[in-house]
Amino acid sequence: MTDKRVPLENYVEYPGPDMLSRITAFTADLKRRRSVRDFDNRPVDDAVIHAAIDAAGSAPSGANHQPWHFAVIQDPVKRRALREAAEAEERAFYEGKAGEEWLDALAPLGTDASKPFLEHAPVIIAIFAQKRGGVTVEESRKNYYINESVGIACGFMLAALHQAGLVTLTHTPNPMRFLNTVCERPADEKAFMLIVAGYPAPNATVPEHALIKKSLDDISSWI
Ligand code: IYR
Repeated sequence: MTDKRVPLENYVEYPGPDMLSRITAFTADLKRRRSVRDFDNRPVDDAVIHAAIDAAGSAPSGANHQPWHFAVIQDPVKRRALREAAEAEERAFYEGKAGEEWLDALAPLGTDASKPFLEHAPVIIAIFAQKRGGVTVEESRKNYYINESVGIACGFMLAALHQAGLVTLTHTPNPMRFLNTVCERPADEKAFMLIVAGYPAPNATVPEHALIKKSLDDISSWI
């Protein structure tokens, strides 16, 4: 590979006042995003899912290796298998594996081992992190900053789905090895996260606990 350079294209600079109003509006919109567990069964257009993957795939990554794979799980048989395997892991988790401190931290969320959305939410995307790859799919080189890269891609995906007017949930059953089988992914890929999306059920609620946000002072320092 050469280090050939090309001009920066498509950059847009906004006048000062627009800059602030744009970021304020974007932030206000992002702050409306909630993790939702009650989904309506209305379907979501595949084109919306494609666009969300497109957004995620545009994330920055270590050496631009794009060490991710997005498996859209639609087959009802696979969805049922996913739910059953995840709920089995979750039962072990909630029945003791998690430990008291973790269960205590989760108590205000009111979560439990039941994960009906894995079967019934209209969109389930399993995100896999690739240990090896490269800037094209033909390559098999070492990947770098895999968790950072895939984490950013998941953030882009959540923001894109929110922009489309869908609610989202990140779900990380632990361990997630069974996802390789369900999604037919090679052993050197590691299931990183499930992103669940769809319309909220008419009676959807969120835990009050989720609305507590640290202040800017709490989360930043200017030195
Ligand atoms: N994976 C479990 C437990 C869980 C863990 C955390 I950390 C959360 O923020 C929420 C849930 C579950 O999905 O129920």
